[in-house]
Amino acid sequence: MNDLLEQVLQGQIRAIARLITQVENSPAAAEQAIQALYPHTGNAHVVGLTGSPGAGKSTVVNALVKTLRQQEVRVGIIAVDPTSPFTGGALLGDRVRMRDLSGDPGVYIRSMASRGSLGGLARATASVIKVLDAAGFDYVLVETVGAGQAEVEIANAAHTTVVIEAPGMGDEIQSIKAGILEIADILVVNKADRPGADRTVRSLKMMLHLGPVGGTRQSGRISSPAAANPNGSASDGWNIPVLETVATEEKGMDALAEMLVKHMAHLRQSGEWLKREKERSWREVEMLLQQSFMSQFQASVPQDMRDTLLTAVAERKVDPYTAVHQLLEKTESKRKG
Ligand SMILES: Nc1nc2c(ncn2[C@@H]2O[C@H](COP(=O)(O)OP(=O)(O)O)[C@@H](O)[C@H]2O)c(=O)[nH]1
Ligand SMILES: [Mg+2]
Repeated sequence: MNDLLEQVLQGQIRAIARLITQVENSPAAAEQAIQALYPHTGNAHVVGLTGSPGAGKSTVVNALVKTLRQQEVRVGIIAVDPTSPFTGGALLGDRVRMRDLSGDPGVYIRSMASRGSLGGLARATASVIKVLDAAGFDYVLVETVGAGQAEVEIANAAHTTVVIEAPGMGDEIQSIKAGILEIADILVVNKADRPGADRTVRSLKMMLHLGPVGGTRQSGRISSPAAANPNGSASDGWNIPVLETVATEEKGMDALAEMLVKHMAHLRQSGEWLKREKERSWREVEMLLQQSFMSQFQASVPQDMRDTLLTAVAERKVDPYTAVHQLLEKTESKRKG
């Protein structure tokens, strides 16, 4: 193992920052780093925090980290903003807000924006989580904007998903539409100092009891209608709590921190922890498998052959199944040398 990785395992912040940059910029570097670090992962509690823009996610993260730091635990933070290809305004605002956390050696903050594909962002985030896990952070908090496939994929990497709402403006309805209630383990109504917070809490509780429109809640996952849960509890026995916070005044953070611990204990006791880890591992391996099949295929079948074949499919001279068989044969013969 090289020096940089050794320093990361010791939790040295500058080494962590350098390795993450390498991991983000080069898939080969990511592979090498993850292979070496993987045996040292599996200890961090990964918490996803998601919700509509402006709900107060960054402010909650900021306040929560202060509370967690009083318990002497180390916290890594990943702020993911897929809408900001060049680390735009939102992240700059986050950085200002989180300024009072910097300088604390028990805290590391990383902003990530998509450079290219959203799938790439999910992949990079998964690697960065592992680096922080191996570096010994007790918690890894991942802030994402709650919409779209990339965020759901990122949320899948979390043990506990916290969905943050704010009163008013039909947020509840929006999150149903976006399907993010379905991934919640803990619901937070932030901005509880604002009028209408009680109503938001009530309607969220009601929705948990009714179950979501067109699907069924199952802690952290969307399940089949057969597993319907009529009493607001996930099928694994976890009662999804609705908490109120005022992040700007750091109110409600003790309760939230406590609930994270409770949820973790629940995951461990119910066997759900291992189940989620297995599901996550399988998705990860599957994703890597797809990628390596694709690159093997691209490396072994020349571009012009692919073009010719696809044109033939478009012109109805070859059907798509036959095209796939031909491409696979070509890949296979190349692989055998
Ligand atoms: N009144 C009130 N404002 C809040 C609270 N939490 C956050 N805000 C404000 O809401 C705005 C958006 O917060 P931010 O954390 O950036 O939201 P994000 O987009 O979800 O990360 C900021 O101006 C915050 O100061 C709260 O508990 N009460
Ligand atoms: Mg934010």
